[in-house]
Amino acid sequence: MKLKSASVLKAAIAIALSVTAYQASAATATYDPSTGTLDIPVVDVLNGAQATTISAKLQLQGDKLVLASFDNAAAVSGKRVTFDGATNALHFPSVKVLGSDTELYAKLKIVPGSNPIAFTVDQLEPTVFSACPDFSAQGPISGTCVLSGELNKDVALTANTTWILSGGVYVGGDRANSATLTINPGTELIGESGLDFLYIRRGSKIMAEGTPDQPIVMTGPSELSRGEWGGLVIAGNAPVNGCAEGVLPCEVAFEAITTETYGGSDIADNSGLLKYVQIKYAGYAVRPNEELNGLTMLGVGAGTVVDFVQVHQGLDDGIEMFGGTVQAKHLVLTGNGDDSLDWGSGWRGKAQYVLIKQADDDGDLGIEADNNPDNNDASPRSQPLLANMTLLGSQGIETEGAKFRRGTGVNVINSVFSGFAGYCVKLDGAATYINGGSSVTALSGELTIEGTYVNCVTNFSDKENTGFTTAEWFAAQAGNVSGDPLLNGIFPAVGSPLVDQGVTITDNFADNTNYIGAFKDANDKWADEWTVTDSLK
Ligand SMILES: [Ca+2]
Ligand SMILES: [Ca+2]
Ligand SMILES: [Ca+2]
Ligand SMILES: [Ca+2]
Repeated sequence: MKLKSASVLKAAIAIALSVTAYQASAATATYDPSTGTLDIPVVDVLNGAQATTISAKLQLQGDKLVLASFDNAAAVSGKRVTFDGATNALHFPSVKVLGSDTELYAKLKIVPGSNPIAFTVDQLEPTVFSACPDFSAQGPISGTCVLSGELNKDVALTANTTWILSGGVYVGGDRANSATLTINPGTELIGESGLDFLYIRRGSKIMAEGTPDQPIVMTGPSELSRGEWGGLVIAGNAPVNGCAEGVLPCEVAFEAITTETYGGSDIADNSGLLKYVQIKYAGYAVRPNEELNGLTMLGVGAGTVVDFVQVHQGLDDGIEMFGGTVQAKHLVLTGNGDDSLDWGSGWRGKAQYVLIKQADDDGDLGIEADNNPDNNDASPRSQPLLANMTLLGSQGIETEGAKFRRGTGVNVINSVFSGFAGYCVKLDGAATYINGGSSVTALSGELTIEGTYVNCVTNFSDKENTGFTTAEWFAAQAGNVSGDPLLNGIFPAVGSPLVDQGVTITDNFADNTNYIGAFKDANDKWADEWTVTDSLK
């Protein structure tokens, strides 16, 4: 339910007051209806990967809650109120209403330009389950609701309910009957088989906005093995390749679900937001070599926000990009069964702060990268910018770091490849080398690696090389080193050459870091708390 005014807010509280018979949990804020004061002992104010902690009081004035006072406060662990500066949203895991047993989840949004800062109420929901909303069906046990078919109106999935995906759950029609699916912090979605998946169609949006203490979780029923459910698929209107020459805009059928189409001409297309999201135990082979991945992004555009997303123990790839321009930060890809990051069909997006960690029991490449298998020179050509990656291989199985093939371009900056049983980096296929340049003294700029450490059993490999070898290409560019990066787990150890190193990054999306790898040092905690327990060890 979306609430816009104080009268509606009060009505909602009155309705919520009637909800009884539940176990009250510790409130994170208290609302006094007699004074209109909302008292918040702890607010984490997020600024990218950084957080500061304050206490605050909000005062109801008309239809808004106005910031009346705030002060510094000590950081706490556990459930807490979070303000996300990137989305201007203030999330309350629970607000206790004085004089009652009521606790409510609340989401407030800043009034743009307000001074003093004022908020409107975006959501107010009981923290306990009462009944399944009309867009869902009652699940097998109380507190569970089943989603199926196509959602054609804006709905919110709340944390008071466990949401069960039954079959393909589609948000919107294809560029028709479009809808926005909002998913609240701490909400859990469960698929029960490989054909249970969530699919956001072109023109629709997913707004999955978790918080560090309350990530959104998409998982399987037993959380024991890869492939317990399908995964998350997002389709957008950004450019892709794979059409016949001259067909613009290019639109392509998804290999795994061939009735679905993706791609278009909108570089800045916006499919919504994924923030503090875990996708685990997903993946399904619909046919051999045509799979649902943990997160599949089909022609997703640069207007989409992807930040703090983990794909853990997927059956196929962690994230697979089919073209598009989507840009992401803070990705954690752990224990995936095929490639951790896979792209093709002309992906021209970006990613920074990427941790890839392979398991000992399964896995293929850290990165498997194509332009297009049928036409290695298809346009637009894949050429993502990848900065501050840490790729950790396994000695348990024959895994490799990155294979750049089938004409792909790439710009790798300030990254580290370590511990792969096979090679760290391979260039593969004549079209890939030719796109990269005629020789290492005449590189095109479309296939580059800089400020990067490699430390594998075999650092480099080649296939059908022309003009240069991967080793020559690596050695010819700035700041690259073959040697021990001195890692301690995922972090640089004391004395590591990764700290205070790297080349300058000049980009409007990627930060200019002065270090190599996903983490600045052992105190860089961006992957703490919201990720799957023990998955980084
Ligand atoms: Ca795949
Ligand atoms: Ca793959
Ligand atoms: Ca593979
Ligand atoms: Ca692939």
